Amino acid sequence: MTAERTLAIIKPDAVGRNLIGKIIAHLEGAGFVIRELQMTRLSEDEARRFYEVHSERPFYQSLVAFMTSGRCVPMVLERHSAVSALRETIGATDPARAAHGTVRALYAESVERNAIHASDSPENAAREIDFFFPS
Ligand code: 3AN
Repeated sequence: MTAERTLAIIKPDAVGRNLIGKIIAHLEGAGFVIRELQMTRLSEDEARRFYEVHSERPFYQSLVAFMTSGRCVPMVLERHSAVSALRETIGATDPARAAHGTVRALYAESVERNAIHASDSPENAAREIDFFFPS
């Protein structure tokens, strides 16, 4: 089966609670291979650009403030059907609705402080991978 790539970001809430190792172990256990990884602190401009699709949403300002509040860990993950498989592995945006055993059910604090980002389509995965790891 052809491998596909997607982007994940361990968000500042999870980095701040020392959950990087647990989350990476969870992802590797779900069959993902880490192809790229870095630790970075997003500038306000970077966070605004990354979440541009949400710029009209009421939570945009707060999301940008949260994503710039500390370091995060973007990484490129590879697996068959990586985009859909990662969305399933992390669970719903709201941890209260996330399926049992998903990363967000285990580690997220709230709909905003929800531990991890994952690309939601192959097109966005390509854009988001290029954002952090330009070829
Ligand atoms: P997902 O991260 O599951 O793809 P999106 O793309 O709808 O969810 O939202 C992007 C990010 O915006 C979420 N990860 C979360 O941090 C934040 N967010 C989404 N919806 C809300 C909301 N209703 N209130 C606060 N923050 C939100």
